[in-house]
Amino acid sequence: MRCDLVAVLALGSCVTLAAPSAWPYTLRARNIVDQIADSYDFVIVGGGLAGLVLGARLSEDANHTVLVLESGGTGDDVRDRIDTPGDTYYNTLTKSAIDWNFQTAPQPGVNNRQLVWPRGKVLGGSSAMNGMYMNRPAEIEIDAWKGLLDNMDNANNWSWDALYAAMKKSETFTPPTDDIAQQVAITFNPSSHGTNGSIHQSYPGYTFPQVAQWLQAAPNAGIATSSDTYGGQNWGAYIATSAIDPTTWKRSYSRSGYLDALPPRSNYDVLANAHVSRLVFDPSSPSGNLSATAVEYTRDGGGTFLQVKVKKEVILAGGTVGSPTVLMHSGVGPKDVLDAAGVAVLSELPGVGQHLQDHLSVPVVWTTNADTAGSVFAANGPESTDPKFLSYVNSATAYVNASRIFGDGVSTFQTGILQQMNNYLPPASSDPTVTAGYKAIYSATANSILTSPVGQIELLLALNSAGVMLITAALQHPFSHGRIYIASNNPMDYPVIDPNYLANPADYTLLREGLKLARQLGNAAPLNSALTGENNPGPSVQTDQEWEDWLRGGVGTEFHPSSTCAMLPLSLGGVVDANLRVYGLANVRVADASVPPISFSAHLMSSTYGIAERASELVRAFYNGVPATTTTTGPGTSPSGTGTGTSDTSGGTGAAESAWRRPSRWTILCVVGALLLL
Ligand SMILES: Cc1cc2nc3c(=O)[nH]c(=O)nc-3n(C[C@H](O)[C@H](O)[C@H](O)COP(=O)(O)OP(=O)(O)OC[C@H]3O[C@@H](n4cnc5c(N)ncnc54)[C@H](O)[C@@H]3O)c2cc1C
Ligand SMILES: *[C@@H]1O[C@H](CO)[C@@H](O)[C@H](O)[C@H]1NC(C)=O
Ligand SMILES: *[C@@H]1O[C@H](CO)[C@@H](O)[C@H](O)[C@H]1NC(C)=O
Ligand SMILES: *[C@@H]1O[C@H](CO)[C@@H](O)[C@H](O)[C@H]1NC(C)=O
Ligand SMILES: *[C@@H]1O[C@H](CO)[C@@H](O)[C@H](O)[C@H]1NC(C)=O
Ligand SMILES: CC(=O)N[C@H]1CO[C@H](CO)[C@@H](O)[C@@H]1O
Repeated sequence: MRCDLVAVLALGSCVTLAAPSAWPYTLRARNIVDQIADSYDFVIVGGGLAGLVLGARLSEDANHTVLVLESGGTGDDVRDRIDTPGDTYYNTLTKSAIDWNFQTAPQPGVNNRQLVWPRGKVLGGSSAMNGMYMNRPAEIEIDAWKGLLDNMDNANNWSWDALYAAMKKSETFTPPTDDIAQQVAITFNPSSHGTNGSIHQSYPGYTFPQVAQWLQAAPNAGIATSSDTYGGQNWGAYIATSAIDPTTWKRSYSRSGYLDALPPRSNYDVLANAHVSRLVFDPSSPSGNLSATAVEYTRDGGGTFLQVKVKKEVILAGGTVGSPTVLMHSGVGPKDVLDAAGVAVLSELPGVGQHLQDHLSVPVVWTTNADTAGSVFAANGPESTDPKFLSYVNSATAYVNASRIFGDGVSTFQTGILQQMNNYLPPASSDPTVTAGYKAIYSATANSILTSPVGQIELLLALNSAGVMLITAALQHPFSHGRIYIASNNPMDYPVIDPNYLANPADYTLLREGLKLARQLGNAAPLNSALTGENNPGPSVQTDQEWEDWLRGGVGTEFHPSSTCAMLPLSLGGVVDANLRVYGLANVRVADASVPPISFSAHLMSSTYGIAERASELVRAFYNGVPATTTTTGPGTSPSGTGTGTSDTSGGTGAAESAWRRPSRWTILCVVGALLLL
């Protein structure tokens, strides 16, 4: 009987699937495929945060075919851990199979340690495994970026207004629940947030008294609170939004928002487990304007290399590590690097992989008797399986400016930084354009950001470990810049990551003073009420020298590397122009966290969603000859893709939607199954 029921249901679904107008859609749920066509208009390299935004947006034009190639898997096998916000602490996916598990070259500035550098290797990229903080850069920082573009064509496309609109476009904001609002005086300005975007920004459904105390203690440590940090004035102490869907308490990330939420599109394929090894150029295209005709990739770790043809463009979205690495393996990059690695130079571009900037951080740790998320979870009571409790992620934040840090000493500090610029040129920046770019970024940071209200140090409250409370201090605008480069011609080898951490003593000074401030904030009332002592670095660390010695051994990445395919003029070692086009290539763009030429005083998700939305508008406008429509992809709520407000074909002809597709394995199974049953 039960068997019959299953058979009837199975047959029923086969019939549904076989209905001419419906079945291709059902079979193509989420657009994740096993087999791809020979060619596509757009091939997107990397299905991470930015790549899945580009895939969703470009495939809104039904007359364009779009392919995403992602090196990592789908993540379906660990979806529960991706989805559960608290698992970012209790069951972390860093060091798992979905982490690239990079590490840096030995860093002289931090006792020659090789620091771990996690990056997501999965659909969704790092947005599948990150800390979910959602906040924005400052208008002053975007202006500084634009200032470096030196009147390049279309530099205006990267104004604050344009990027702000694009960040909002990616977002659906939901205020805190009444329950949370009662416990923590979270303030916000709804008009600085988006309402129709694919990514949810909200607040966890569970909180702790220390989060409320953060906002009360900050003024007692001389840090003003702010009620609106999302509209361009991103400084002060506040409770940040998190990338969480408040209807399910799950992580909202680029896969849930921009892929799962989509209806099936016959013009859009996403292929996981497809590592891109290089771009293939038309040998007859003119040097100085090489045309990519195919993308080479491997699905078996480098055993076999396959190619997919490109009809219009390649868009690199491999992130700060992946995008410059693919360019260099393709023969596009600094000549000295490619020569040493044994890769033929097809298009010399000195800036590829250069201008690397990252946030460096380290926490001050106190013991506490108060409950923390870590202690509640460790107690293994009913909360430890409650979705609301498991939605708690850290989000109490403060961005502190240089005048709070140095008082009257700011201008002396600034003068010193500008005077010592030539002493700290990044390693191997022998190319004069790269050096000029370094100086331009450095000067812009020192002249227009350092003395502004923008935060130089970020302070974060962490409650995710049992028995302790942490306040992390993180350097936001490093004056030490590094680089990423390849060391072999094997595209499966990892590149060398050399962030050049703390080479410039200005960075030590900033971080050291930030740590003193972290200690001061932790000791401020009422946050200090439940603390039972500082255990790291502990009271024995007091003098500047003691702080420096300690932080050298303790600092780690805050996971925000950027700028390795910097948008800058060619004369400043730029990699892409203001249309995101790689110099010297006819049809290759980059759109991810590697593009902004300066480090932001913010976590990088929101700006990267904005860059990818903006990139999609530019590309669609270019090929359609008209500005992009306001079509939005509704927020996704479940893997089955029941997103609201989804609009698939608007503006398109819809013709490709009904195009016949190769029968998939499912179709064959259904047909065989149906025959057996009949
Ligand atoms: C542990 C961690 C915590 C973080 N916490 C936060 C946070 O709380 N808030 C925040 O805003 N930001 C955070 N970040 C940073 C944020 O996640 C990244 O800045 C953001 O995801 C960058 O987006 P992206 O598209 O440039 O790169 P990614 O999201 O990393 O995507 C790049 C994708 O390209 C793929 N790829 C790379 N090379 C190839 C290749 N050769 N072929 C095919 N595919 C390739 C990768 O596998 C990956 O899927 C964190 C990052 C990490 C790692
Ligand atoms: C958001 O969506 C609603 C309803 O779908 C629509 O009325 C509104 O104009 C949209 N707003 C924006 C900014 O796109
Ligand atoms: C720096 O921050 C302090 C404290 O929040 C504030 O009082 C001061 O006005 C800020 N300075 C600048 C230049 O914005
Ligand atoms: C480069 O090539 C593309 C097409 O191959 C062409 O459209 C473009 O005009 C060329 N650019 C230059 C500067 O020659
Ligand atoms: C493709 O579709 C867009 C609308 O989505 C339209 O503006 C454009 O003209 C079309 N392009 C071609 C070549 O048909
Ligand atoms: C898509 C988009 O906004 N493109 C703009 C880029 O900048 C040029 C020049 O300012 C505008 O004409 C485009 O509309």
